[in-house]
Amino acid sequence: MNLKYIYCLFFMVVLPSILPAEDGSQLWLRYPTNRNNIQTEQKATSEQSGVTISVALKELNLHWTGQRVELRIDKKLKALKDGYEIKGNGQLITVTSAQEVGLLYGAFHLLRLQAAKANLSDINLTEKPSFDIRILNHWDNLDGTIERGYAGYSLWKWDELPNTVSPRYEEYARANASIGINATVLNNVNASPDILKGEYLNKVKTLADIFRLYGLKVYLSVNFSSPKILGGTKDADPLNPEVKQWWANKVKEIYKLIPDFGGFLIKANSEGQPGPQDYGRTHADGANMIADALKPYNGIVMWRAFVYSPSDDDRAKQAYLEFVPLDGQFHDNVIIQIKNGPIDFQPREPFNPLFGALRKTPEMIEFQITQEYLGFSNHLAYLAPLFKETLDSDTYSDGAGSTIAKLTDGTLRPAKVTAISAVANIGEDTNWCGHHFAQSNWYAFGRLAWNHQLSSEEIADEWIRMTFTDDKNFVTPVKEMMLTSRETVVDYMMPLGIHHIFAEGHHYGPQPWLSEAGRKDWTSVYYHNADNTGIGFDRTETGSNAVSQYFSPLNKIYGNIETCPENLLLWFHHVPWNYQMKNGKTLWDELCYKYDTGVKTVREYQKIWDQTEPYIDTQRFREVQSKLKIQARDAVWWKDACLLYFQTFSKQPIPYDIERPVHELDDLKKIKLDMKHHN
Ligand code: BDP
Repeated sequence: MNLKYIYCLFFMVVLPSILPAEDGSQLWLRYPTNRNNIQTEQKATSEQSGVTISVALKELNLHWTGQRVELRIDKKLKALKDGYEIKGNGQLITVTSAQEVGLLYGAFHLLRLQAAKANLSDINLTEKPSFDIRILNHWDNLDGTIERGYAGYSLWKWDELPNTVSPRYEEYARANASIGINATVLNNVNASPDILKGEYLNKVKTLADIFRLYGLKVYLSVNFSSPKILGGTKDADPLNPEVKQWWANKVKEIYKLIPDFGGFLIKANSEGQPGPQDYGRTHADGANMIADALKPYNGIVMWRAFVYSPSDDDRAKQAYLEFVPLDGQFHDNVIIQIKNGPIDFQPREPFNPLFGALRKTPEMIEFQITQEYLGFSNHLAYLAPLFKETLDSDTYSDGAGSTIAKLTDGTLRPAKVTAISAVANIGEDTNWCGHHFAQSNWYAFGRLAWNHQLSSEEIADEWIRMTFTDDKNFVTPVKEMMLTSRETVVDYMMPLGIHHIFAEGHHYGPQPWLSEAGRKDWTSVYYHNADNTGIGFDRTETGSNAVSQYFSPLNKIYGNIETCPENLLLWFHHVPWNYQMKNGKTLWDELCYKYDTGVKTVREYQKIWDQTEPYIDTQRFREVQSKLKIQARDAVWWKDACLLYFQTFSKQPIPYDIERPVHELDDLKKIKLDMKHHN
């Protein structure tokens, strides 16, 4: 054997097999591993025992390199819920919690600090989660596809369950536990009734049994017509005793299999889904009937407020109009789950005016981690700033300082349970989320659900160091890129409050010219209203008056073109092309510069990324590099499509210091047709 051959063997075969693959499969959990096969000294111990304590001990014994750790259950810390205390005296660190899972969270906290190279000599901290239920919503279908999923097929292999158990189920639970996520809805809100068949419930049980080790509770989305479809009841009328009985029996069957089952998520009378209104009943009648079935087992109903009936009223107003009159009618194990904005997970929306408007009904937020409207898993968009923007929004419902965070975390409206949710971006792709940076959004949601006071920057910092490297030559520029990335998407897609001008159906590229669809409020022209006089949706008193749904002084602030924040200007106002913006530019020019800034910033991201090559592994470097190329091309596509189209109304030149369009508008219109064809 010659030397060359041996080298080759070492670098191509031996080395890759001893080094963990850098394919993103490890997420942010790239801890060092204690390789001593014979552990002379246990790194972590506990006098108590339990399955989740064992998991916590295993994590520490495998990955913790610091001083000895003792895990303790102490019921006196009950007020911390599943939070914990960590104290150190130089020799010993104790993690104490009233709940087993709190010890697991504490263990992951230590590992996070280890990754950040924190000084732990006299560590002393107390953590209490911001929300009780921190839940992912999977929009996974039983046939393995995922609605709005961009990371491959579903992780849940329904055909193989319950006999074959993928190792990824446990990895998934572990990843969630590492960031404090303690609940998951397994299936799409557009729910197949089949999920409630005995056959599927057995499969769900298998997942629940694995997830339980990591403190992750299972919930299901259910179809309101289930009793009729599965049980043969005459209808699904919530006041029909036969229907009530069917739900009671079904719930009993579920709890027999899964004693700690969480409850149901329900999309009813929304986008064609069945619901109580089919029988002349209200959302409260529907939610209460199902909540009553869950009540004996402490289960809850998360009832979605994402409704817009086929009326002529501004779509942005409809959830409020539907739900405010029902305030006070919901039973106490119902929470109303409200999307962050009043339309639909746009790159930027004002907050949903329903927050704070329900005074006697618990409310929870629904974010979307999967990037349905932010470039799928092709665009780098770090969403913590979007999540924070909503959580920190002041609704003024109970005077100044009534932020959405405080309205939903129990501070302003004491609630039996508090919750926060987000639509997951997880699929069976090796790197889980399709884009390495999309992992940061799963991470950020978990961290904010645990502690909504964390800043976007702190979270990005943690995530980068754990996921890539703590070399500051990497961390500093990459963090800057992440922190600006959501705003950059807004700039090249829909700046200044423009919204929902996406291509029909798939929502990937631009289609501002879309003027015909199944409903008026599925077209783009409905939202941007561009004409020869200007652009934007008049939601002031002279228009749809959606501003009236906001508490004072926001209704005035948003309603007045002079005081409306410019990043929401075209959301609330129809504005003349030559309107003078705060920086002195006309609206048309400002729009052009915004799109251009978006494109230029993505170009900058490419430069930043290319310079990171020496600091990380080749595989992830190249994969992100190639995604950024797509993003750069798409940004130009968005800019050209929107500016060339809006220019047909503004009839003004694109300022001459801006890069010229490289597409013909007519060609861009054809791209959309091709994509639609493939969709
Ligand atoms: C929209 C999605 C659609 C979902 C719906 C929902 O386009 O696929 O079913 O929201 O949240 O954003 O119910």
